[in-house]
Amino acid sequence: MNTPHRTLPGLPDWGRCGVMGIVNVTPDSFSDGGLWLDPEKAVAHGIALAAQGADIVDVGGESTRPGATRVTEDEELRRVLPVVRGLAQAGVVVSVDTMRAVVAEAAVAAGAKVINDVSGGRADSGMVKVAAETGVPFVVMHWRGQSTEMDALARYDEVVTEVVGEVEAQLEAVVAGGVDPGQVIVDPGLGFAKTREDDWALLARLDAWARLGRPLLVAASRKRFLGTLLADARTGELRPARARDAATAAISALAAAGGAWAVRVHEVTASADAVRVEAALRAAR
Ligand code: PMM
Repeated sequence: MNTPHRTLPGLPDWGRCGVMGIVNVTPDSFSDGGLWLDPEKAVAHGIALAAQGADIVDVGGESTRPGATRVTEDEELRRVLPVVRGLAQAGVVVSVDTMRAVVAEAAVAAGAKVINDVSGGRADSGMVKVAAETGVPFVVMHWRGQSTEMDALARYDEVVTEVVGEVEAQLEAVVAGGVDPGQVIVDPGLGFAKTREDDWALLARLDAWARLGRPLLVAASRKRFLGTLLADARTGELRPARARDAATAAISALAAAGGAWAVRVHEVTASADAVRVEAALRAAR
């Protein structure tokens, strides 16, 4: 089992795997697109997720689902900032899910405590500087390219070794750019330039991340590989995204047992329970 570093600047140690709830302020995210475009609704949803047990609420204004095209910086700022501000004012720990330095910087100024960049600083050359200057925890996810091209980039000989190795190289790059290694969270990037088999292989080997010595974030929630696993036995139709939450909670328990620092989920209640079950089992050993 991993023995992850659990202390990150500005965040408490929850003494168990944490839960990051998701608020996508987008019209086109794969499972909740369009639901939280209105800032008031988005803030209310984030507050509800915190009440259900989310330790952090992750606010994003740009869909990264396979094939998604990018939104403009202005539009992303317009979507994200009022929600970050509203949640921070309500006392919720907020992370901002963005690949843009300007958005990350403005979100931190508005109260965000974590920068969650699915490109790990690769999509925007200004991001590493913002992470270094703000000093907030910074998610470095495994990423090979933008959503329009990522499915074609899912080519590996040894997926676990290559993904961990590529994140390690990016970790070194962001540290060279001034980021404190103690603020970095790593993430395998399930579904990003990954086949379903790659996603399972990565989940099966969470122990492979221990050598990086950094907290591990696992974001499996409602992803395509679960839709395939749970496909209708008769018709072969994929299980719809919003009917993948029980499987997501099962992964939350298993990821917690595998040493994950936190899980990122759309539906919080079941995963909040799952990580508490895992912590109770660990404490009873
Ligand atoms: N996946 C999505 C968005 N943001 N952030 C991190 N750190 N890791 C992920 O795997 C990740 C992410 C895509 O899922 P969504 O559209 O449902 O938010």
